[in-house]
Amino acid sequence: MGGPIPRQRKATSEASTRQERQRLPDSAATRHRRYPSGAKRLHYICGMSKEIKIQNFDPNAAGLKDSNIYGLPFSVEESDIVLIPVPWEVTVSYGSGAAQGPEHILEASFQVDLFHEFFPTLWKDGIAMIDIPEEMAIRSSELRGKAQRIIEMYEDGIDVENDAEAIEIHKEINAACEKMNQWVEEQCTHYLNLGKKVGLVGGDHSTPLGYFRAQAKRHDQYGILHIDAHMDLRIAYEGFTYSHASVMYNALQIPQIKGLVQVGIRDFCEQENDVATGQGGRVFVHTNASMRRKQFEGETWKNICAQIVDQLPQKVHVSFDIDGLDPTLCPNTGTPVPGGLWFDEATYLLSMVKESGREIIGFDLVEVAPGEDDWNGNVGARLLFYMCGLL
Ligand SMILES: [Mn+2]
Repeated sequence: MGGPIPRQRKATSEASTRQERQRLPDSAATRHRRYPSGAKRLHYICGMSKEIKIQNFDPNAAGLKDSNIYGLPFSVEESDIVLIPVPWEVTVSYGSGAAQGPEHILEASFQVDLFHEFFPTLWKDGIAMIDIPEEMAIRSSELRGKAQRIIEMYEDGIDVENDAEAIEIHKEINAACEKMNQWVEEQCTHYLNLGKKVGLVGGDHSTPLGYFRAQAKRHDQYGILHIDAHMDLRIAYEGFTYSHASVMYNALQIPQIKGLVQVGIRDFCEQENDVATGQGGRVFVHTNASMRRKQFEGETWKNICAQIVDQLPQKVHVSFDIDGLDPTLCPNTGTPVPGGLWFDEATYLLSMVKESGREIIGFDLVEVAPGEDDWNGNVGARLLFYMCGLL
């Protein structure tokens, strides 16, 4: 079979810093889709078995044209880990952009080195993202305009609940969101049934509800580790049943979800606090302020993580809203709040869940939105890789 197939040199070696890379004339998208002389080789590699692909793949270089996320050469069928992109952000209430999260993370993923110190052989398992459903992105954008109209009506003090136009828009949006939920549930169920490990990439935080439902069909009971600046426990925020701000309220309607453990919370309303405390010990909230206070007074992050992990049942789905991190790590996310976890605090916590012997049955990563450069996607792609490593 000959030696390893040379892959295109990384953009990082052409320009060593992010700022320098930005000055390159071609965008991240064209950069990773360009390749030097590999057309025949690519054709060749596409016809190979997974084993042969692993043997011929050079993980030290960047990805070839048409390779999948992280520049990996595996098809969805060959990959153990399948990522479901959900380009949806109809009900976002503040900044937009999360619908482009999957594309942005995909583009930035080519910058991630495959040799992770904790997961050195992860790439060989295969990670692939299915095609981004373009019609969904178009529909999201259409409906977002209508949702914006509703939000403005609220701001203008209009009696939205009795306004004929608003009632129609609410109906249309709630139905479209339910359709999106069904699509997510079907996709997740399909790949789980094939024995794949599944990660969902949003989109805003409304997107994983269908995945929670798919998990409930497979597991009698499980818990959600929810990392977020927000509780997302609002009851139908702004009249939208499936608002991004309501996703955990909707999750609590799923009886198989035995525990919801929220971490990094620092922006919530009284109604959400009431929902959390009214669940009879089913919801645990670790506000950012309370965790930091413990740390300031000498408690270690290790101890705090142990307390968080103890509250989780054996099977855990991780729902990670990027705004749970410090906003310097996600400056363009829709609803940033000062404070939050550092990258290594978050990944350490996730590792502690795994090392406790609990099973991570899936995850979603949501609310990553692009800015002028690839920084948001860069952080998102690295966090995504880490979570793939824990599956
Ligand atoms: Mn959220």
